[in-house]
Amino acid sequence: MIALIKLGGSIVTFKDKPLAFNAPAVEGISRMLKTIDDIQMIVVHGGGSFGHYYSVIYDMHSKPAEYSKEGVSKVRCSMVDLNNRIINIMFEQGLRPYPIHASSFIGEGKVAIGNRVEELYNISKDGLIPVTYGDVMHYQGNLYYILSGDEIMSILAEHLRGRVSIALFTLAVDGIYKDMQSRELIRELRYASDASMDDVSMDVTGGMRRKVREGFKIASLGIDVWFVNGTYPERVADVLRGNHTIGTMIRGNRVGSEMIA
Ligand code: IP8
Repeated sequence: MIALIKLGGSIVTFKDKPLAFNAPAVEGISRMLKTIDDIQMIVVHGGGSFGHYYSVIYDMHSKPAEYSKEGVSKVRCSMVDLNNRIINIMFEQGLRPYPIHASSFIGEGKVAIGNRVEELYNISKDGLIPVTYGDVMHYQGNLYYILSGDEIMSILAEHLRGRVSIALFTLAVDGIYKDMQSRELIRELRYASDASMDDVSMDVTGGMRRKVREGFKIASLGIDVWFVNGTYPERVADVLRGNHTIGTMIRGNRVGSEMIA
């Protein structure tokens, strides 16, 4: 069984400050992952104030289009930079990250390239941690699109269904709130409409709405989904050890009809 872990852009970067890497947060989570490295895992990270920053500047979105080449290059290079910083910290903390770009296992139509995902699964069995990330992707011809790390989580879950123990999304808040003002946390999310989806502005892939949507998609595959605050690494550890913690869960097998558009 394998755990799919998303390190949100709001955790690995300071989202309101361009190109600001949050090294202490990545260090905290990496140190904690080291304590449970008998668990097979794949890590996916978001773009935060790296990829999203340039996507906003160059008006690039998840819809395939002919975007500025300078923009495509900037987004791509900033994600390589962010990924490098993350994997360096993981390595320093004793983990063995194996960085891999989404285009090597996701093909046209956002479909998993089966044997490549199997390869990632096998690599993770060896104690290495495949680390991938949302990025700008080539579509066809001169068309490109932004692929969210949240969608990568769903694509991996779909292909590896039956073998995924948990899908965990780390956020910079405690989970999904009923309403943003009172910050009332939903412990178990049953209906997407119960969630408040107000969001930070610098996000071209749909922010919290996208996460909740992917969460329901993954849960419909029979996989428990958790949203926890990544600034408290012990909560991440709790979830990976199968314990309850502060956060929001969507129970595996919530039916597809509860998905949001
Ligand atoms: O932060 C998108 O990934 P996300 C990455 O997981 C880029 O939505 C390049 C904006």
